[in-house]
Amino acid sequence: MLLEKYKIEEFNQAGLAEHKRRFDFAASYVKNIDEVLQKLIDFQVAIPSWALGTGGTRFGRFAGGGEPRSLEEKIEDVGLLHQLNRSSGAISLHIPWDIPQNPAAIKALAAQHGLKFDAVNSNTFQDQPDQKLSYKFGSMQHVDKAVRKQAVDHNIEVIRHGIELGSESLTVWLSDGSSFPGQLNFRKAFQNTLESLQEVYAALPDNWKMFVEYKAFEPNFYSMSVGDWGQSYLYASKLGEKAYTLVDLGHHLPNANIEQIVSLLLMEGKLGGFHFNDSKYGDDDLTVGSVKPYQLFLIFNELVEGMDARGMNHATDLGWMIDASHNVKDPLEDLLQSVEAIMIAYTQALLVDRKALAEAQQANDVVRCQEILQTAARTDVRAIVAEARLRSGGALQTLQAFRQLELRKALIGERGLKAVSTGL
Ligand SMILES: [Mn+2]
Repeated sequence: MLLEKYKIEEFNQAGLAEHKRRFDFAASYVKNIDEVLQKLIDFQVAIPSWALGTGGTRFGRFAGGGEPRSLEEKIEDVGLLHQLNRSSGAISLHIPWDIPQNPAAIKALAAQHGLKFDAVNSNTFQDQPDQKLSYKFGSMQHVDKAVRKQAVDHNIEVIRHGIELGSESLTVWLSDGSSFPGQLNFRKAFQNTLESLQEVYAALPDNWKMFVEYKAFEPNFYSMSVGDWGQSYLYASKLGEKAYTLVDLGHHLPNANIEQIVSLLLMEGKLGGFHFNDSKYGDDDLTVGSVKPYQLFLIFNELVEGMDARGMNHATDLGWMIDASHNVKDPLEDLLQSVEAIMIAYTQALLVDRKALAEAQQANDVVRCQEILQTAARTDVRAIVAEARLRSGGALQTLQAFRQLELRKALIGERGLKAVSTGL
């Protein structure tokens, strides 16, 4: 479904005077407002194909209606988000849930919506119906070489699909690990995993990156074979310069200092990508910024500082993606909220007075350091984010536009109430 442009313009027209008043006020506090706006316009966050349907828990799933039934419809949904916020210009596919039957046609459809293909994701955490060997006891770590080979071959196939679509990175997240003490020899599991990753790495095209994603626990509850940033960094370092660590916000133990992890990985040139979400206890699927917005700001603060220190392009040098799929919200509304939260935290991080902060740090003025960060974090930047969207043709308020234009109703009309998204 393509939204007629005039509908967004009409929506914006109604709120324009109020927006201008708010923006002028917010901009009066920002020295380099045009530079900030350009950075916001450039910044794009990829949408994962599995976030477009209602997620389930292991207890149940409550589909909401009008969900995309095919890869084509998933692309249309991301296109719709991108029309509204102009910041969702990429889609990240999951193989085998989204195998493109006709890559050329899929590529053309994405281009029509102004979308690129972000990282492709492999799946060795489930058994597929036509699969010969089971991943019940792991994939790349498995004691049986034949299982490891099957996992390697699958990842190479994922790269092949990615090449056809113009993707330039592979994200490997392994559910491998153990649920009981004694189940695994940790060292052998590591070595098997490394050897398998090396085989996949060897199949990467020259211009590709490999992201090694870690997760502290789940589905394995005693050990994970890529359980934290140290292990991921170890694999990425041993693999080579095309391998990087991927940080997923929800994949840490409670209270982990994620901003410090980000800072050090950037320092080492080994931070490759980011998965945004939020969590309170163990679930890594809550909406970005819904529980710990200050932590999100602190992470962006380190990202901006660390990328600037290395002269990196904020928009293109790291992979930005949302990774969340919850079960009680309209998935598209949830994604609009997520992208908004990311843009707000990014903007606030851009407003940090870096020179003053460096001076305060040098002088051990702890109070002033805190004040500088909180001044940025407490600034209401919503009108600045809205102005960036307005300048690139999006809606002043995305969620309100989605509701006012009754887009879910239109999707249900097109796809039916019983349409359930493919994937998890
Ligand atoms: Mn993730």
